[in-house]
Amino acid sequence: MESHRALVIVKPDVVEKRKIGEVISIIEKHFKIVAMKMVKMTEKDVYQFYREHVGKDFFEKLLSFMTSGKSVVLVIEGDNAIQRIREIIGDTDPKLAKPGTIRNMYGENLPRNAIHASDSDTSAKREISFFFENI
Ligand code: 3AN
Repeated sequence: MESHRALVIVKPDVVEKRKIGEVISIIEKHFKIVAMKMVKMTEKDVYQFYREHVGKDFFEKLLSFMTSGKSVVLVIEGDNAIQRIREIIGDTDPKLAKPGTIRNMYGENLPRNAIHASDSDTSAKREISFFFENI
């Protein structure tokens, strides 16, 4: 297995509920954290970051949620990181996410689903460079 990196966003719902530490401690059990910062995403950021969803029926909700408060963005590293973090976060819809997954435990609904993680090496590269330089 190859070591990979992925971008993770701990979303504004988790920050609002003061559960950042709990969520990051789950992530840190499985991966090395190689970069991390707190950000308030602007509308422009959300349009760029979620560009494949612009125009979809849920985009307006996603836009207002992601700009509603601060997020914590981090870069994780580990063997097979993308496949493993997607398993740990669970289904996009918290109601479908398996027990024990982060979205099952901390997500509420769509779009308030607690966390984002890159879904491919290509998107990981794009997403990491969106938030971080020189890592
Ligand atoms: P994932 O984050 O699991 O890769 P995507 O890329 O399909 O899922 O969706 C991006 C984000 O858009 C989700 N994390 C969620 O917050 C929001 N979202 C996706 N589908 C819906 C929906 N049907 N209604 C509201 N928000 C949604």
